[in-house]
Amino acid sequence: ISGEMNGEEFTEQFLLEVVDILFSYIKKTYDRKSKVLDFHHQHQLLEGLEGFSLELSDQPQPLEQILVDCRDTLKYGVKTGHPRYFNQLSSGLDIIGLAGEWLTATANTNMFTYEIAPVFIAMEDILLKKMHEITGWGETEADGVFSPGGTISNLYSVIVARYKRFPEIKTKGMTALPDITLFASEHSHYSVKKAAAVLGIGTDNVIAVKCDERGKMIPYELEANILKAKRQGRVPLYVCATAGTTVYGAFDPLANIADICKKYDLWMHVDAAWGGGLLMTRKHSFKLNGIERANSITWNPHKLMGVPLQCSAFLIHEKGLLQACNQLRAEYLFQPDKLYDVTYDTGDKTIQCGRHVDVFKLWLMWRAKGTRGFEILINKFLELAEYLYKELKARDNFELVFDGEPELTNVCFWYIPPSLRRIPRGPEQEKMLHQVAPKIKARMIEEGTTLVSYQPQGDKVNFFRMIFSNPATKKSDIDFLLEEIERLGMDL
Ligand code: ABU
Repeated sequence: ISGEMNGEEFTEQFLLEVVDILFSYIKKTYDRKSKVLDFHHQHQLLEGLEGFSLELSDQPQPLEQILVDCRDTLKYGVKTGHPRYFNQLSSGLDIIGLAGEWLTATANTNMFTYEIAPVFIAMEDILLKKMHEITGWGETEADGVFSPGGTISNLYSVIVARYKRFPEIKTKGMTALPDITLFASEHSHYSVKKAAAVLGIGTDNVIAVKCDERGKMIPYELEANILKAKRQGRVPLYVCATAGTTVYGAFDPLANIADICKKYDLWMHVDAAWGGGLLMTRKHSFKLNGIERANSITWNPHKLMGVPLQCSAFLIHEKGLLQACNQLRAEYLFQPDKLYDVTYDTGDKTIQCGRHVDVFKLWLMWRAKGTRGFEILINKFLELAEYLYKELKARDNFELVFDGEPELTNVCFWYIPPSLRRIPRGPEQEKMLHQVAPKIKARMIEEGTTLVSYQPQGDKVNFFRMIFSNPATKKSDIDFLLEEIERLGMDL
């Protein structure tokens, strides 16, 4: 950056150079010849790599150095938009969404009051109404808020369920309540337990309901557990049904669960953080039949809909409950005698004060793609999952964790190296198989060619979990992944 420039030119030049850095990173992200990551351990990063120092100094650094810092930060990070990045449920780099995020950062405002975010508040309202309509609720009667991720949206669901039954919780606290019990499947996301811990309910009071071999909650087991809790003098309060489990991608039988919740007067929450995107497709939305009977829903557009992180909606059917439950009427912020309709001051519905604008990028993507654009995208992810499923069935070196066409984009499988194929199935082979996925993953991270996650689940030893939520991924990338796993694991 030249020393001859005035302040405005200087600023413009700096920002253009930042955009240049970002643009060149975006190009590399989509380039299959580039690596997904260039991994270094924390101590290496802290020691400084090729002059990339993380140290903070008393004296200012020149802008040239700041530009180098920007470039290096991206260089040693992970390209989550790379066509071969499959590690998390949120992946891909949507250009319109990215533009939305840039604009949001430029606006740099806060969602708590209408006076400082009028357009974004209006967009949030429109998005919530659209999502209510898609889930099957009447748009006028519903409510909600965008929150910092699915865990917080699920936390909201427990907060409102508890307040609805026991409004005294707000002023008197847990000592005023009987022993309440929550229910979620053994494949549900850990955030339900987290909510129980945070809210003073206790993780022991979250009952893990048994699932079938596909990872779906068994309704009979749910009912049996509710009855057992009642016999123990406990108060069953809430059921979290999952629409798209994190590992298997399973859909709990929502309609059956809704019947049980109605019978025992329990709050029904649907954690559709991952699977909610299927509501956008006419071909696959039936998998969430019954969601319209839920009291509340978590739906993360930053997963299957490809919105840049983060973007999570908490939807609640009963209007006004969120406000009643959380409002504290801070006078410095939520003055009742403002110029405008203060019901648009959304800040007192939430458990936070400051709230990031997560809605604009989703609104902009919806404008750019239309509902039909999301549908095409998500249908394509399902086709990729089906392709992988068929490939795995056709290849001798791989074994599916459970058989059956994928219902979501999750496909779970083991790679069986030649040495293990000679050992008969049993505890000895299982013990060895448990170590295969972590070893392959370690090599994968070191080589940086692709990234996929693994985990054990119940009595199943470590296996790979593939998911599709990246618009850049093609069938050839799936072939690449399978060949890469074989290449990295054949000597194990
Ligand atoms: N619920 C957070 C997502 C976890 C994952 O990406 O695997």
